[in-house]
Amino acid sequence: MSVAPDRPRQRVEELRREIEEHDYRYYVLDAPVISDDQYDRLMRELEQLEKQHPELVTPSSPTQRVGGKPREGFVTVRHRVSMLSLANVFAEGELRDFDRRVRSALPGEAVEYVVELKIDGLAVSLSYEDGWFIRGATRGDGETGEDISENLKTIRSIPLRLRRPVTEPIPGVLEIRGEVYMSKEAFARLNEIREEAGEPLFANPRNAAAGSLRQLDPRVTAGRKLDIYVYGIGYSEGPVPQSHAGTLSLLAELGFRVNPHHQVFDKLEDVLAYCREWQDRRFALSYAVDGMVIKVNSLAQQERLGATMKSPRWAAAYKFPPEQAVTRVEDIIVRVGRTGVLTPTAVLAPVRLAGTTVARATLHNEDMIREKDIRIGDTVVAQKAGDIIPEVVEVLKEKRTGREQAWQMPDRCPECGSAVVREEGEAAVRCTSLACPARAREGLIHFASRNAMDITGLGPAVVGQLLEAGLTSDPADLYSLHYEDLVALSRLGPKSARNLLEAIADSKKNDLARLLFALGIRHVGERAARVLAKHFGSLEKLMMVDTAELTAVPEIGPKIAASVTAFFAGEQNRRVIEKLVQAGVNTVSEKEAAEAEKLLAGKTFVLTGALRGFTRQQAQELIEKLGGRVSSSVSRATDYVVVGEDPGSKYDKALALGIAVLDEGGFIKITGLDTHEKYKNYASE
Ligand code: 0OX
Repeated sequence: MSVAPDRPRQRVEELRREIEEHDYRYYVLDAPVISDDQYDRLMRELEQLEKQHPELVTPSSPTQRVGGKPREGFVTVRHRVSMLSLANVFAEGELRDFDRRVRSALPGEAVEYVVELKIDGLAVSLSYEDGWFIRGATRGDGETGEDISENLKTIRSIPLRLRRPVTEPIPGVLEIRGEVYMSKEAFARLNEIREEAGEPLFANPRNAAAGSLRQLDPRVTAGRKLDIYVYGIGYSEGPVPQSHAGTLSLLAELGFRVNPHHQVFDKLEDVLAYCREWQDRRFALSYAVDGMVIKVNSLAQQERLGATMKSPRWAAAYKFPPEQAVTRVEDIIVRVGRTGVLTPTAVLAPVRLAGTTVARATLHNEDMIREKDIRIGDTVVAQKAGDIIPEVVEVLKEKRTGREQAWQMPDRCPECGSAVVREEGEAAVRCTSLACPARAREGLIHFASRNAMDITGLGPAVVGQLLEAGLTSDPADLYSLHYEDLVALSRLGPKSARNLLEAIADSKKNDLARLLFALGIRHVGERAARVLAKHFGSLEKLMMVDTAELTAVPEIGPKIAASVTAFFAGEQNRRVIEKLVQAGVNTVSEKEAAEAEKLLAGKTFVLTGALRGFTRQQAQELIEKLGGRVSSSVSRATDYVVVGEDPGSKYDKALALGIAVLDEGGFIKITGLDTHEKYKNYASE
């Protein structure tokens, strides 16, 4: 049975506009106005409608941000205007030379410069037609790049439809230029996960961003927390502003994320002062900045200055000196992480680096130490990878005295003395003991951390004391702690002890997704934990499924599946879970259940004709259980008319008013019953 054509189309458009507006407020302005739950509800309604009306799905719908299947390779695309690179200058003197060249090419004219941050990421081009995102590409060789549209669509701050500025119409074809980057925090987290998994690390956030954009599977990119700052118009069929500062304002009006730190100057001295100011200020930013970009503000002047083969004459990149320092390796120690990975760490003579004093540098793994031939006592160059994680760049071998000592990975765990193993194909060496105290400590710290069970007040110091006092050996022990136990610890006063107990008790109510992440199952990050919680609904169910059932879940690959089943097969793990259940820790995905109930929240239904699978009473109860309402007459306020056999005049009225009509199959779909096993055959009849 067909559905009145205009209502769903209208609602789909309305929902898309609303979702786009909330994406803009959340991802671009960083100022959301609705809760995540309210947002999810809009998204689910849109998904549902698109499922019922596949002809309404468009590539620019907010539901299509992560949809694509893995590809074989990337297609090459030609940029309408070549993407030039910036000429680098490394010292103030060279910037003065740049200014002199500009002014002598524009004799007698006043010159203004826009100075902006140089984001350390990857240049991309975004193409729009009539305001719709149609393609995105890497810079490539400047003339042609690779089509990475599907990956770029996963970045929520990239508008799939442009906002219309009040003043000007959106020109037919528009090519926008910007820099895709990964925040320092996301980079550090990604490398942490890779290190634990024994996978190769990214050297800096730029490489991490590049690696993420080059993924053939957009779902991997979607998990990588990329973002973008947009800084220019490469090509436009319509009028463009007369200044670069005007372009930045227009880009912001069109809905793009534009970096707020830019300023217009007319004197070179002020340009230099602004660059100097950011040389140190940049360390306080959440993303890596490797210099400043100085651009002539007037587009007419830019045009007259033109470009060389490689770069425009109207712009320069003032690169900050790399933050490196020479220091000495005083010792090499080994840290044991949550999953038992042994990480060698250099103890350095303290040195100032990128805004902080550094006394430790990660050496990653034994291969890295061998490759760089790092020895205890060596004089080394240290730097922060992406301004954040200190690492040893190279050994100054000419400074060796002969007293340096070579280092070897211990063959026993430094924390518990158990044997260590290095699995084939992995760079990581692991402690083999599940009972290793370091693993217990790191595991507890992780269990309590903000994105896991979020137990405020339970940081590394208190965890250390709890373990030392023999009060906890696994996370479940936290739930049997008493006030007397806690006040006896030297770090806790009566008030902190009470607060901590309250925080522990509160954490019992957490959703299953948090618990799953907190358990520290290898390869199960926050995203996988949410997917598993949503799909299986309870820990009990998840513990019963096999790897085949797990890999059938979207986004769950064989590595995660194998790790999950191995985790739940472990006797010790099962014991801890049993204790958690006994303590009253929530093991179901309440939030999902509650949300599912509200599937039809606010929707008004009218029933007409006889349904085959439900009595009138049953259908009404089902609608009400899902948050909807049943009315006896059709009006403009009706959302759906459900039509069975021999419908009455209500059906005609629905058609006349253009209200969505559902047959029995459509009704089963909208109530979500089609995903229930016992209705599956019925629904596909
Ligand atoms: C950046 C950045 C890069 C101007 C001519 C070629 C590049 N990494 O933040 N490039 C440009 O500008 C164009 N601006 C930037 N801010």
